[in-house]
Amino acid sequence: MRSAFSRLMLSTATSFLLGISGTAQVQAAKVAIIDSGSNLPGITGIDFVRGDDTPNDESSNQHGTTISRIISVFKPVGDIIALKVVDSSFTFSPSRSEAALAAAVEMPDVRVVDMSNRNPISLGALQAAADGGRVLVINAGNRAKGRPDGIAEFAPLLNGTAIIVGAVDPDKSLAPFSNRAGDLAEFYMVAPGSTQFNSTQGTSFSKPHVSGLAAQLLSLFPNLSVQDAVNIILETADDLGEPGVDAVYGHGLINVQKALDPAEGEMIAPGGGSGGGSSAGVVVAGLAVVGVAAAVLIKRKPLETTLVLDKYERAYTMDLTKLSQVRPSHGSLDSVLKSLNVLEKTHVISQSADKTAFLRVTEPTLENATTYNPTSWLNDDPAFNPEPSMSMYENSVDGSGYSFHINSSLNNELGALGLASTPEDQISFLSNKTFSSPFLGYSNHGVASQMTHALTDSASLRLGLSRVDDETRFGLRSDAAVFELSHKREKLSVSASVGHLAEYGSMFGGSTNSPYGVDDAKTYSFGFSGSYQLADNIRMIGNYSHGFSNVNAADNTLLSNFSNLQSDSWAMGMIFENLFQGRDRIGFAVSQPLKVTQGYVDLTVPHDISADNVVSSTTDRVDLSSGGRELAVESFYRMWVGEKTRFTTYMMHQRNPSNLSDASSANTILGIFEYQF
Ligand SMILES: [Ca+2]
Ligand SMILES: [Ca+2]
Repeated sequence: MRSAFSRLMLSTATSFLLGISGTAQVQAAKVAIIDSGSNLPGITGIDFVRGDDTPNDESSNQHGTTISRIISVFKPVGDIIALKVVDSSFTFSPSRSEAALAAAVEMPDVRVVDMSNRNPISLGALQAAADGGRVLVINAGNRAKGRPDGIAEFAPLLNGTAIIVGAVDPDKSLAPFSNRAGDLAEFYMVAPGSTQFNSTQGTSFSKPHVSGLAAQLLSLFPNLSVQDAVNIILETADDLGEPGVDAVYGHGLINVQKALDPAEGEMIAPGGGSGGGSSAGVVVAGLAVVGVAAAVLIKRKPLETTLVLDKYERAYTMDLTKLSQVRPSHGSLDSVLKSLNVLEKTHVISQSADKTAFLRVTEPTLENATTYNPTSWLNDDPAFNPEPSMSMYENSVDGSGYSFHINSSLNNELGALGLASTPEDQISFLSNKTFSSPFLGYSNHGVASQMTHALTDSASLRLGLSRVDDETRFGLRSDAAVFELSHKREKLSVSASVGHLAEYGSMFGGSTNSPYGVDDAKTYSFGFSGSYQLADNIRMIGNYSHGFSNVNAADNTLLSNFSNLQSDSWAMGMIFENLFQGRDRIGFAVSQPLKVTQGYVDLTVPHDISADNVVSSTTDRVDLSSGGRELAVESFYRMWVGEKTRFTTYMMHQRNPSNLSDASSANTILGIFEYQF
């Protein structure tokens, strides 16, 4: 149901442009180092050799000190715990190492354990730590072997919580001393094996890069499981050596930035009020577009810090207002220029005393076709169609007739404005929607037909049907039907209409898109239009349309509980003809495009996620009729300069465009020369 446009995925690069940041809900995930203690100033820990709490009193401390320094690049010293298990001759003992690991599992803030593969720890003790929710980072070993050794060999049995880390040289080749990935490649990655902190090399100094990153991830995103963190770090590693996971480098080289960035793919925001995981998520994959009726929605403050989850369910905040745009109600300068850039041909099919049938075909010129830029359509009038269109008419002198239209709107056909259906006689207001009902569908991409039956000399009944299918471009689909009764006297033409518009997956022409998606919107409408000949060359015209809509919010969106909506639009104008010269025409109009006059919807914005994945959100009952009221004042003047050249000038002033009270006024001035070949 989403348009191709909205399927744009957020790449890592664009996500930062869109103002995505990690949630501020940082918790301290601590790292325990089971090694030789540490001299790092301020570090705390436990000394299992001497049985005290000073882990800085052995000559072997330098090893653990370097490890803790590397971790301190990622985490403050206060989040590093040194568990000293080797004596001054760097001798391990099973009881000390297992006691240290058990102590790390006892400390609730410790979520990462950094340990040498030489720690003589039993599989059972490691499994207990894994079950206790700890990331276990173990170095590969420094014996230049084909696979990791020591307790690293237990990695496959630790329920996805273990990472084995080998060493690379500064040129990213595997360090000669480092054990390779071998058959444990699924659990293996590499990091620099030398450090600026001392001249020693070893896989011992590779693993704290990974430990520090794991702790940073779990601090920034406390809702991640340790398995999530392990997966993210392994999956975001840069591939080295043979393509893919291989027996030398495993997953490849640690990439800190990539591991912390929102993952590519669809961003998902928890929807609904109760939260709990992303199963009820909103896909926030691309730009969301709302029709003017919902413009007020995207002005809501809470949307500026909308919680989104990436594919790993990591929480970020996103400024959803920047991902949302309003489709304008009136035509833009751009769309007018494009609409002029078409070739239009009229062929008379048959003509007799009482009947005329003709075909009108328009096609974009080549230039139009090649310069049409799908990314700029947001500033366009969506009713303008850059694709070819065709209309066929048969009209009788008694006023009966019918027409069929492909990619051409009924807007120009309905409404008793006393206009003939020829381009020559169409009113030349800047927006072709000024004097038409908004309830015939919000795109002309589709098919339409109308039949007119002359009841008497002065009255006729007209049925119009329209099917919009614009799903591949703007996500719009709708069916509309309208009955119109017209009465024409000498000076007065009036018509009254009733209509029904069913929109599927959109509301008032806002394209279907995730955060504000709707299942369907059904609108019953009535309308009046009329024209009155004040003098031979002066005509007043006006119309009014009123809609009653029933909207069903889609699942997994930020919207719910629509009330019944009412909306309206109106326009009044005057047309002067032959004023200064023969065949000139001048017009003035004041109009109010579609505006919701009554209606509410609940907007639920998720803003927070707890460590156990409970989402909190705020719900706001939004008055869709609030905001501003767009008023457009238009004028045009059209004159012939010689036999074949026509000059038209347009001016339009829009106050509160798209019914947004804080939108600045828009002014459009345009002059056009047309030459008939
Ligand atoms: Ca001590
Ligand atoms: Ca590889």
